[in-house]
Amino acid sequence: MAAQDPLFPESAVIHGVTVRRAALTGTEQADLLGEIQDIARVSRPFSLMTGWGKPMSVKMTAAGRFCWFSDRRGYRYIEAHPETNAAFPPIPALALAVWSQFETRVPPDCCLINYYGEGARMGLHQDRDEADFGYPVVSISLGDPALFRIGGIERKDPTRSFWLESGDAMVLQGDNRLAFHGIDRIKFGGSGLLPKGGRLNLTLRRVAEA
Ligand code: MD6
Ligand code: FE
Repeated sequence: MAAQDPLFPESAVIHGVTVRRAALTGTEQADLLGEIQDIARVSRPFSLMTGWGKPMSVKMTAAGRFCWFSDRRGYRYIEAHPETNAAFPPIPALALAVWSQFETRVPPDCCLINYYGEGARMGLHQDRDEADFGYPVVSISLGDPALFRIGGIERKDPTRSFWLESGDAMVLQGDNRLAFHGIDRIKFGGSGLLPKGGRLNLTLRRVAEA
């Protein structure tokens, strides 16, 4: 999909964040969506509580060894589904291929799957529960466009926003690995990829020490 934002051609770096537009073709997006739907059938997306005790609007599940988890005890990675106690399914090959465009030293051991329905958003946060911040976090967007916000490594640092579209990949690495970021809102129904609308975001990361 063509980028509407003049700041972003096919591939660009802003605030040090690399965005690769259309990292997945339309066919690849549909194939990956099918794989995610299969994963979600066995590993049902669940709602988590924030640190403030409020439910998150985004539903989450995972592929790979680990899934991020949050409850009143705090944030951590878990290795079994909180409801079924089953291990998470393997990470889809198409997602692994996107990861290896950015990182070849190690494979990811976690692919978080976030589902955004109408009105869902994600508050400003850092991804800092992984063992080694020398490895990137690679994100893949599928479905409705999302307004992504990125700041600096302090919560109070100034932020900027730009739209992530279906098929775009984005990577937080180096100086930006610990940058605060979040999703302000999605354009619900703005993409035809998910039959009922909404957005999926996959984030690939290395949780355990390599
Ligand atoms: C999202 N993304 O796009 C939320 N985290 O729905 C993230 O939280 C994120 O895009 C780490 C690295 C890249 C990301
Ligand atoms: Fe994040």
